[in-house]
Amino acid sequence: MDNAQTQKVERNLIGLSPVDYKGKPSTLCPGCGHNTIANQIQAALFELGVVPEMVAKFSGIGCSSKSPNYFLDRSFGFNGVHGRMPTLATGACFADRRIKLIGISGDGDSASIGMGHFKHVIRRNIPMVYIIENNGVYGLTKGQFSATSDLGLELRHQGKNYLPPLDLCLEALISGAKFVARAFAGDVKQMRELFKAAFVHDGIAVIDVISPCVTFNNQDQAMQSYTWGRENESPIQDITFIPKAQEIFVEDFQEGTYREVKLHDGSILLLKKIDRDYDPTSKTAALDLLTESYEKRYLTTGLFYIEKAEQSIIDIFDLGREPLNRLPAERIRPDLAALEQINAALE
Ligand SMILES: Cc1ncc(C[n+]2csc(CCOP(=O)(O)OP(=O)(O)O)c2C)c(N)n1
Ligand code: SF4
Ligand SMILES: [Mg+2]
Repeated sequence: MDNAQTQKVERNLIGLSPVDYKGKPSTLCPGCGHNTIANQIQAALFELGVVPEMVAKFSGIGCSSKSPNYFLDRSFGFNGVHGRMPTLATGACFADRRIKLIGISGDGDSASIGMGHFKHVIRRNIPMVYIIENNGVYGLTKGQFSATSDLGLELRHQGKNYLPPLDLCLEALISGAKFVARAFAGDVKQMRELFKAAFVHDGIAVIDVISPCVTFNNQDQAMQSYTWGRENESPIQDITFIPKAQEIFVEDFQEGTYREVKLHDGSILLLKKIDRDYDPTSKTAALDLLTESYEKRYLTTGLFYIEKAEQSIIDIFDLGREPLNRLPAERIRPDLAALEQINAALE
């Protein structure tokens, strides 16, 4: 037996291996944070045992928006125009409610040209995971300042940024998102656990991932750089995702230092307190924390807010269990008598 035959391939709950979650080889710069994010999406979905063919990936334009190519080759995907990823995902949600939707965007794609769409997809609570790969620049077009660039940031070819940044977690919260988190591409374990929780959340889950652009915005003093992130990241919790099938067992479990959050499908998020008492089910606490970190310029990461939504768009529009894209023409076209009735009503 050769080496390859003796090596045991890791399998998940549905018998797939990590290779089944891979995408095409990345064409992004080596070291780009977006590559790490793509890898952790693969890892999270492998660990959850998600069927790749039941996932659809959407994106707009940017280096970040290229990254759906680099994970889940077996899933559906649509790369649309700049800032319009939410619209595509909304259409897909109505067409087939069984498919899990992942939207990948950039800070330019979401906070500049797509800001209106970002807000409205949240307001509509489209059930999807919305990941922003936030590097504080327009990477694809050679590093111009974006709406999340740090105030006072100086870049070699751009000069100084005189405008204050937007905080996409704050924007998501005030737009009504019921799952809001921030991760840092240099902290992969936390990111992966957040992805898993976002995936089972019922409704839109927004994760702003600080994802360094090693080519255009990686000076040590830049807030979205690896160095700054590593030195200044301040996670609020140590997060562990426990799938519903798995019994809860935590070593050294100490009453009071953990907070359990039950997710929609029965899974549990175990949040180990790090440096402050924090209640992720309080929107006021989330607004206070994010405002403080914005004003004091520190990088807070973790799950800021989670709440069970009363209704997703599927309930509001009372979408039947049968996906609309599976209905034959004779069931979606009104017959002649119905058409005549409609016309008569309009006379
Ligand atoms: C309508 C339109 N306007 C402008 C552009 C040019 N453009 C392409 S990508 C981009 C910004 C991408 O920045 P971001 O979303 O932050 O992605 P990154 O490359 O940083 O990952 C811009 C302005 C475009 N493609 N389409
Ligand atoms: S230019 Fe920046 S964002 Fe684009 S691939 Fe390179 S490192 Fe990543
Ligand atoms: Mg960017």
